[in-house]
Amino acid sequence: MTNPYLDIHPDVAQAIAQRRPVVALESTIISHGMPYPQNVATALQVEAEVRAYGAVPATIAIVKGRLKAGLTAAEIETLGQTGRSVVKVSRRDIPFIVASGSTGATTVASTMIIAAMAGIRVFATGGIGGVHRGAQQSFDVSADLQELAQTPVAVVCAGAKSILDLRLTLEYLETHGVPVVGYQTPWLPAFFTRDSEFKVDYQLDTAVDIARVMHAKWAINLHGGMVVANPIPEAFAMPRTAIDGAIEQALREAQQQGIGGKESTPFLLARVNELTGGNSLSSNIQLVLNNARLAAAVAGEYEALSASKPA
Ligand code: PSU
Ligand code: MN
Repeated sequence: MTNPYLDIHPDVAQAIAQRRPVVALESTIISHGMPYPQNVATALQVEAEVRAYGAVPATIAIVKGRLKAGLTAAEIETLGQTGRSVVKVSRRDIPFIVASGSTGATTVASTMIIAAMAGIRVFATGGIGGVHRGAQQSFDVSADLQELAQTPVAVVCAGAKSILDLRLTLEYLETHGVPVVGYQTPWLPAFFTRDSEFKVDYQLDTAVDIARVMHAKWAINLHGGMVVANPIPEAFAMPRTAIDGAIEQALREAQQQGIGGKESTPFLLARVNELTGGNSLSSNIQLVLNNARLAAAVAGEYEALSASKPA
């Protein structure tokens, strides 16, 4: 029984029917996370990387009011070209964009919702949203965290950018029962850097170990997802000092300009990109590719496990 608002791309539908691995990919990273035209090139390259590692990619967005699990190259091009003027769609926004027949880019939260609806359990992205610095005053906590608490999708990411308060983000996830796994690391990666001062809850060293935990979690009927934090490859990691200055400045500007609500994260991402120049962009691209590879491997192991031990 599929949802009347959902369109599953034929390649994705076939893979799901044949129980082959599928990896969901988000679209806000295309429209709001990177500049054009690198965003489009990256989105297509990430899809190719997922295929090269044995899974089928399903880039997710809302196109003309339809929830899409799997986009065409032309749809990806349009989202990338329109950039930050595409509506950024989180859980709250979905019914409005659907009802008005509009197009929107999905965040981690709304990508998880559509992925789960399509039967996809693994999702690769760059960084998740989290608890913002100063959240004690602003109450700015990404809806991504609540989604992780309730929707059964494993999100492979490079941790979270330190535009966020990583300590509070971990506390929030703990409260809501969302496990944070470090792939081959005991440390929470901080996007551009391989580690932070915070530990993950569990270190797992192979894709099959990660798939086993996913299978156990969902077979036991524990709802919600998990975070699989995969450090940026050493060769592309950036010195912490190069990033920290840009982040401090972006945060100051956001405060001076009174930026809040859904504008906050895109503003900070764009300013950090501008202030750090092309360096951070190539690191950003490489970490997403790295996450796509791990996600494809995890999806493959998860399907193999599900075939032998149906949940
Ligand atoms: N962090 C990044 N790149 C991104 C995002 C976050 O390094 O592109 C995007 C993701 O789509 C994420 C969203 O789900 O920002 C979070 O927005 P908010 O904080 O408004 O929930
Ligand atoms: Mn927010």
